[in-house]
Amino acid sequence: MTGGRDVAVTARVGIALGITVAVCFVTGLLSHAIAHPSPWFGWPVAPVWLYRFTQGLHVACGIAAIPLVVVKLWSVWPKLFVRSRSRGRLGVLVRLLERGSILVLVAAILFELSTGLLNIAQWYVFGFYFPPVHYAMAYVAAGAVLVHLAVKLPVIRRALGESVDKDGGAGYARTGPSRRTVLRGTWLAVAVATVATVGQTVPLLRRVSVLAPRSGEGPQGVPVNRTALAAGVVTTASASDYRLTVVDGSRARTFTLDELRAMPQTTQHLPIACVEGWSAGAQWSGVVLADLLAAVGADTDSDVRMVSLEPPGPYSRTVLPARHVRDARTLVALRINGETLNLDHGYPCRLIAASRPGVLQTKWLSRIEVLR
Ligand SMILES: Nc1nc2c(c(=O)[nH]1)N[C@H]1C(S)=C(S)[C@@H](COP(=O)(O)O)O[C@H]1N2
Ligand SMILES: [Mo]
Repeated sequence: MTGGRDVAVTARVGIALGITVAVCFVTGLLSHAIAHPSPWFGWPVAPVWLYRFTQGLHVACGIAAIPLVVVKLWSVWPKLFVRSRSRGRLGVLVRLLERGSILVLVAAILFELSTGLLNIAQWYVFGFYFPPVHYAMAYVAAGAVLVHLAVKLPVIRRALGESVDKDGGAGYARTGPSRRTVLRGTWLAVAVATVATVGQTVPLLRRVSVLAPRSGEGPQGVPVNRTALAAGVVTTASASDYRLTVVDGSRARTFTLDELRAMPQTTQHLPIACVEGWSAGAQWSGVVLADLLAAVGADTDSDVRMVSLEPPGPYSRTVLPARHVRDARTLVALRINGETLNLDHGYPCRLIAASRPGVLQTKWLSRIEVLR
């Protein structure tokens, strides 16, 4: 086989795919580690855009990997069905192992990319809770990539030595597009897929990112994932007898909205950075969490639990590590971009902290508990 459908192309596209998969794996592990705190992992509070960057990269690389997977599969497709020439039991066994590992590799990567894509499109057609399954399968995909790399190393080295401008060499009749054409088309497809979506986190590209699932629409210039209606908090969040309760052991104090507004107000520019890859910066104003804790006599040495008015569910309560509790940028926000928080952004008040996944920026706060 000569032309674009050969190892010289497969190896080059494979390297690009390997890089995107590696970036997805590492950034995905980070995201998982932040959501599941452990004593040996601490996520920094600065720079404030860190999670916006790592998770934006996670989703951007996942999207870039889609055309790469398609081209790589296309380039090896005929070979997958070539009848085995191996003789003897050992030969057959080795061949079975090789084919089996490719099957696992392709299945795991396609699974990760498709579930990730469906998740950012918020089209939950899969019948399982996304995070743990996507997380577990990442290890299968990463392991399969390593095995595949190890097995194919000699072929890859040889293929990379071949020029992409010489298709097969003298005496070969070229079939299909040239190597150069296929590669150029591939890089172009990656660029188009990236530019068409990355505006959901890169403000400069908002206008050209026509396929971005989220890019700045939503009340007060910030997208909303779960509305107050969907969370079932419309009545409780707009009730006139709303109170925020702050608890530290046996000490507790409740605050009315007016009391919160009467406390010193601080403004911070911080992003909401969703695990789905979209992010948006906003100007948040409200009470510094540490000040609120000080008002009940609590220090900032412990983790703090944020409890929402939302009925119990995966997003209704989160734990804020002490590092973030201490950070003077961590706010119980009452306002966004100069206006009272929209009900969908967490009115009467919500948590906003630096460099933190959106899913942990609890909206519609009802209770703050110091954990000891
Ligand atoms: N109580 C509660 N807080 C929540 C959520 C939720 O469903 N319930 N969604 C989270 C998610 S996934 C994100 S990305 C941010 C989005 O905040 P925004 O709607 O103000 O943009 O809120 C977070 N806070
Ligand atoms: Mo989110």
